[in-house]
Amino acid sequence: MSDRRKFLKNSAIGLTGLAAGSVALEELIHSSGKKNPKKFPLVLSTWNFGLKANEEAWKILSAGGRAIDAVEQGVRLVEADPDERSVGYGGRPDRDGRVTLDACIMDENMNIGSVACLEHIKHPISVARAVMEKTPHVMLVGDGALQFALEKGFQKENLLTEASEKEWKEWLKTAKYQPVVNIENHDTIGMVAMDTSGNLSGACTTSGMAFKMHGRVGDSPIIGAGLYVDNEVGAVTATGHGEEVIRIAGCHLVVELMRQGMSPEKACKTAVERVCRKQKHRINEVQVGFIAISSKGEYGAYCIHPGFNYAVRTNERNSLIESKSIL
Ligand code: SD4
Repeated sequence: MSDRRKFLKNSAIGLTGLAAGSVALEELIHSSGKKNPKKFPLVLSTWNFGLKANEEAWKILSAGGRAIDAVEQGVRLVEADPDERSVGYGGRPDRDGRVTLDACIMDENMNIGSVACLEHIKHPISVARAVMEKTPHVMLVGDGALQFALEKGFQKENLLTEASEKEWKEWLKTAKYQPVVNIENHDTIGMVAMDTSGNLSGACTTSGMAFKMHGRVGDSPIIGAGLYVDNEVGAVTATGHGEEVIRIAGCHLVVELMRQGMSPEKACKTAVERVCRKQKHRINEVQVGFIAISSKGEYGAYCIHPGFNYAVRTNERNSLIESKSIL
């Protein structure tokens, strides 16, 4: 056979193989993430301020809007509230008296954006979204994040309220960094949602652990730790001691456990058990909680210590649920 004929024959085989491959790819795309339409839409948020955040997100979800818009608007409500003392405006400062914010966002197409140690901007979640949509990067930190936010028209503001400043000054008298489970560190808002198209998105925003070292970054802006979304599998977000969530790549782990067939609750529980096993010598000091939605519209949560709750908004109701705990 001439070289040319051999080439043509091989090319034909190659093309057939490619066509078969395309069919397989098509099937893969269309078989992934089978949804249960009865359960849409759905939104879950951490802690009791999740109730009002869910209602804000619901305005978008119930009108047929996208999950990514719903989670952004939902958590913005909490960021703007000075009485919520571990998120956005009014958040507790670091040990130097500076309010530094962490946030990230992820949509159904694996688009991600994140900011860490961002100062002076009330809505870090929207800066994270701008990083996602308007830059070739996925994460900006510190001064660079602030510079980007200002360039995009975000306003520079003082985020340290009188109440938070007073508390910080009180703390300076002993200056002991000793986070207490469910206290001082319990206000991160993480939100995951499914929209009427069955698409998933998530957002997470916080001022982090009160009186942390300046420059400390927790799990909340780290994709895979404080938040993870895979539209074929589920969406997960975390709260609690960020160092421990990062150590086990928490939310990514929960998504992978769901991919293997676990329910959202079982997957959250298994991840929390891993923290407990690795940190058994200091488990009294450590709180971690996960909330999760599967692509089928099931949901669940789990934490280490009792006291963590989360808000669930369905077509029927918006309710606060006490998470099951290991201890
Ligand atoms: C952090 N995970 O910065 C956050 C704090 C938190 O509930 O979630 N508190 O480590």
